[in-house]
Amino acid sequence: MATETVLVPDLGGAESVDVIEVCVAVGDVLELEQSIVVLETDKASMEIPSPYAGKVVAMHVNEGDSLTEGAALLELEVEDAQASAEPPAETETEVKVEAKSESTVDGTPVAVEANSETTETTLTTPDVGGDEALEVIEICVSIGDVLSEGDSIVVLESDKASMEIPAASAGEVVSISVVEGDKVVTGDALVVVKGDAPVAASAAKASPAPAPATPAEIVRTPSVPAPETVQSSPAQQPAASDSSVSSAEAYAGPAVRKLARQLGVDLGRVKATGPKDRLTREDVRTYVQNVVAQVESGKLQSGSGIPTIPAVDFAKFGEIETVKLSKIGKLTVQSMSRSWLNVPHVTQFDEADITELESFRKSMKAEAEKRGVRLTPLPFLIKAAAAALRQEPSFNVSLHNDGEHIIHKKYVNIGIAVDTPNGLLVPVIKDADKKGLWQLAAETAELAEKARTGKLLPGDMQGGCFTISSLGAIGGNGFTPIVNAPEVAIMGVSKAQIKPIWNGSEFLPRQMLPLTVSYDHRAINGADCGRFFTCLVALLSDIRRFAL
Ligand code: CAO
Repeated sequence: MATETVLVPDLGGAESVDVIEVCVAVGDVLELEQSIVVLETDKASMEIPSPYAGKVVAMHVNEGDSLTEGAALLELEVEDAQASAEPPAETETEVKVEAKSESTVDGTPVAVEANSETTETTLTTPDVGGDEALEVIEICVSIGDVLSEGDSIVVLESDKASMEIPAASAGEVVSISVVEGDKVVTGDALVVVKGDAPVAASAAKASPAPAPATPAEIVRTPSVPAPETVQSSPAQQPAASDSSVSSAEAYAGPAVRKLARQLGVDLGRVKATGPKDRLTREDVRTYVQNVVAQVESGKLQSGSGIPTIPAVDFAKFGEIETVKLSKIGKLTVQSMSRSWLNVPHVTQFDEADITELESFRKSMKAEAEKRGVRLTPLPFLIKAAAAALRQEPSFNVSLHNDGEHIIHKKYVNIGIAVDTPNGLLVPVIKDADKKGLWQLAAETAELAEKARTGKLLPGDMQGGCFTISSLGAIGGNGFTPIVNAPEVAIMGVSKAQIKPIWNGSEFLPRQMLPLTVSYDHRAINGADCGRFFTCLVALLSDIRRFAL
């Protein structure tokens, strides 16, 4: 092995060049002629190909550096045989040059000289009807791209239409003769491609002039694949960032559409920055980068690809007041959306006969007062839920984020949904299965008070296994609560009522408590819930079971 230094080649008279892109890094294994950096003078940018195959062992340049001819770019570890040989002749001449606008002012594109093995073809502006100069509004290729026939190379725009110009022949792009903003007419060079098979250059130029293009269409030339009309009148198009625009209606050409399809992007959601609100490929990339960044930072939930709810100007219909959401309110928006979008919910309904429970509870009121505790049905519900979780451990789980494991919890912590002036909070009673009714009543009251007065600590709201949401004091026959993920189940408690219940021989007035259990069907199946719920209802219907 030998180490070779790759230098900045002959700059053709330019005093210095700027490094605008570094294409490789230490450790990369390069093929012969692989691009290593892109350099730019005030007239052209050029990719510098590697004169050797080998491994990059040191880099001497960074983006933004200004270099002169002969400056070291990088060190390559190469096979001895390569090092002793002269660098391949064509790599000295095949610096790929991308001309800047000055090069096209006189209509002379900068092109790579043909070598003996390949044919270079200049792809020119086809005759699309009319003498009007067309503006280059997007360049769809880069030097080094390998094009198939028909791939879009540039987007041109007249006053009346935009059109993508397809490659009339396949090959590797060796130079680009235009920059965005240039004006071109029929026959002007656009791109030079190098291919193995000779192809007639400037085929479009030789084709007979078709009828002038109408605003709605671009006329096809016989020898060039038809440029695709993007929009008949961009000025009339709504802005692509308007969420009411569908992907199909968005003002974008086929290359942009193809990229959007590949990346799964709805073009109707992408903000356009191109001329006349036209979407560019860069817009699609920027959109994807923003979405990825937001998902990674947790600002955007993974299910947010669903259509957004259109914004409505409610003031049009009457007086309104817009109030800023509290911090808890904003967090609730996030956590509810996250749970609703990620968790496949199933809700089961049942009723517990709490006649005996209620009579016992009322009999304990005096003692409760002495202890300074309010004994509502809630501590009984916590106790019953904790016991049911112990008996049916399939409910005391969370799904692992890797999607391949389930986590069984050996502790039983119960969250209680508390309605506070600032929104919903869920403090957690730790080790609820090990606590008696008095302690559960006292802790519930203490945590609810802390929640309402904004004194909960983060630790008070962490570690829940199962949540109880009680609207019993308020009313209702039943509701379907949303699972408090990563927990997998939640119980909704509605208002107990006296109902006539058939005991086999007669109807008796019984105090019935409506209960619902919503669960994550990925973690729990219906039979698990049936067993859990039956156990829970049995415990509440006969609280002597608590002692078992
Ligand atoms: N049926 C009939 N009466 C009920 C009942 C039920 N299911 N649950 C409670 N009650 C009664 C209580 O017994 C109490 O009456 P007494 O004083 O005569 O005994 C009265 O209603 C008031 O109870 P409470 O609400 O003060 O206390 P609690 O222990 O039942 O609930 C708490 C505490 C913190 C859960 C509750 O105050 C709360 O914030 N609930 C709202 C929860 C919520 O918003 N859930 C929805 C989440 S999803 O949006």
